[in-house]
Amino acid sequence: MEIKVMLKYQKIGFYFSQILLSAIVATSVQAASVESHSETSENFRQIQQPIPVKRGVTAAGLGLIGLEVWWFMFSKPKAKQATQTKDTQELEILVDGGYEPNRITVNSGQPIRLQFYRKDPSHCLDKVLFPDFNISKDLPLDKTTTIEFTPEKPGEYTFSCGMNMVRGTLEVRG
Ligand SMILES: [Cu+2]
Repeated sequence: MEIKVMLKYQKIGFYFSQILLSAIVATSVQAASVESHSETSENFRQIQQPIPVKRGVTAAGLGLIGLEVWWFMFSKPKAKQATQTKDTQELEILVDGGYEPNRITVNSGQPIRLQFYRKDPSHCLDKVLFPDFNISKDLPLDKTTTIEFTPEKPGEYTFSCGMNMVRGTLEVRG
């Protein structure tokens, strides 16, 4: 599953590269045409794009470069496999604007211990629900709350805040 997630990110990265490439091509083609026009004849000046448009295209290109750099440097997939200890699978989850990691991988038939540390004061995140396991737990602020259960059936299960707005996925492997 982690490979699948990585592939997804790679795919998004690829799309970004495509957009970036077309932006660069558009910018350079425009720059080239502007140059040749001004060199050849004054008559061609009329069809030149106004300067704000050129600047806009350049800015958009630079913005996309920045976005791509950001994407590869700072945006890591938030999937994580629980750490296997002697008889449980443990994982710490930071609750801060969302769940991190927001995708947890565990093995079926083994007890899991999830440690939710809530750093976010927002009321929205003061509860966490695992509806498929009939679990609803309050998450006091600045504290670690432990949730333990044993997922028996492989599959993908959603966990969420009390309003089902902020979500994460528990992947149970067979
Ligand atoms: Cu909420």
